[in-house]
Amino acid sequence: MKRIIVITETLLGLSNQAPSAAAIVAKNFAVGYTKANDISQKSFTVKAGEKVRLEVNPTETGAGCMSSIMVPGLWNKPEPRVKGKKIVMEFTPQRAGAYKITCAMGVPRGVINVH
Ligand SMILES: [Cu+2]
Repeated sequence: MKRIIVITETLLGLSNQAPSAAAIVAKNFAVGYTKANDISQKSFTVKAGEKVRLEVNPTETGAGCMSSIMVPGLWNKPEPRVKGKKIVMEFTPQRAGAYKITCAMGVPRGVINVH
């Protein structure tokens, strides 16, 4: 975990600043979204205590059950999927487990595995 944080700091040019673990994203995922295929990556693996950034870039606007995305337990606010409108969810999982990626109604469409 320390090694990843150091690399991230170097990339951001922050290496001469005081390390601030809470501000550093350890895992950064950027996925697409279409109506036909839903999110382009459906399974994610992260570590407890590491800050995660999950970015969703919808190229189509979702409808009905596909119109929102959330991660109950990690990101509890349903985010609307609107064409061209980037969704950014940042969270730091504290406990191991399999957290479902769902719509606002709770229908599962992916999973974040926290180890
Ligand atoms: Cu739904």
